[in-house]
Amino acid sequence: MNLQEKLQRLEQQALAEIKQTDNLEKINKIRVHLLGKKGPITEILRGMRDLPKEQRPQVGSFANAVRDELTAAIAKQKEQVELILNSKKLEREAIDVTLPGVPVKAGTPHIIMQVIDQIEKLFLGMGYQVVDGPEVEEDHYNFEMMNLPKDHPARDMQDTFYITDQILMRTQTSPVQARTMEKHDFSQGPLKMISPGKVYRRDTDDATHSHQFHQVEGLVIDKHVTMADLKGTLEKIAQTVFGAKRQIRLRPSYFPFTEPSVEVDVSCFKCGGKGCQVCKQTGWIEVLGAGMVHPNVLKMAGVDPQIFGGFAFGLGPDRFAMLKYGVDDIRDFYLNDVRVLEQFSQKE
Ligand code: FA5
Repeated sequence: MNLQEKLQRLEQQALAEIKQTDNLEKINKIRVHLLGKKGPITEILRGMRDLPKEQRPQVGSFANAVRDELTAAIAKQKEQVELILNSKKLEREAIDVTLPGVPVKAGTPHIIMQVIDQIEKLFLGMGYQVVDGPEVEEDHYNFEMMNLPKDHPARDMQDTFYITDQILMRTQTSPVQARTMEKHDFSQGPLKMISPGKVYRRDTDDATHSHQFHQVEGLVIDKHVTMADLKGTLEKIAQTVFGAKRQIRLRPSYFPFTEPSVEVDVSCFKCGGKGCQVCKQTGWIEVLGAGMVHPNVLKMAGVDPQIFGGFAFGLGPDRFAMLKYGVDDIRDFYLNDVRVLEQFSQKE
């Protein structure tokens, strides 16, 4: 077989092979093999050395034509395979725009945040400022500035997580009162603030106690603030959170930072005051502590008790939420079981 015949046979075999190949990787392999330096065309052309001189140009140009034809055939096949693969891919990835969408689950505020938001909204509407305070607090602000010197027996009312002798996890939001009073410029007007946030106590967790819970502090300091102002404000809170028909009653109590101090009950929202299981047949439910700010607290914050006075209150939104929604275990708020939380996702 002479060189031209060898080239012709190679051409036919290669063309048939190229046409059958439907895989880009294989096509590339064929190209590298056929047209490469170590490929069969190069090999055949090496035999040209043995040909008489006058035949060489003819065989040479035939070889070039074969190479060109194979190159073109490979390119064409590659293009066709790419087209087929592309259209298959498009078919696979087709989007049916008429299909219904997959609903996206949006988060909602936690039930306790809902209660806090409701209280914040009420007080912002009455011209109060909302103030933040540190959760890691100084003993000085948490206790001493609240009229609870070291070794005061009332410190036992709030069992404390101490970090050092002087630093603790705040047991109440009351220290924010002292911090804000200290900074307030009374020549510019009265101080009206609330301060919601987390507090910590070494209480043993049970159905109504958590070692970490929330409080909302309230404080008003001005020239002629009376207990009637306090009562009106507390009534507003009770009616906003528990319903427009709620009434409140004040019972004498003790807090070192208020004098007089009161415990506040709200008329039972379940039975309307007749007596039921929720209010333990009394018609009333205890919801918060409050009182008129103690002169010592004012003095320590640099406010003259001869001129200024006011009221303060501290409520527990966790307990509010339990009462409002009939949740009988405070731990349900903190275990973050979605099935529990979802029940309150739509409520205000
Ligand atoms: C105080 O902490 C006072 N600072 C409140 C106060 C402020 C009174 C200003 C007067 C003037 P008390 O320890 O009672 O008070 O706590 C207030 C509220 O926090 C309680 O009514 C209750 O709702 C909530 N609370 C107390 N301990 C826990 C607990 N372990 N788990 C959940 N809620 C609690």
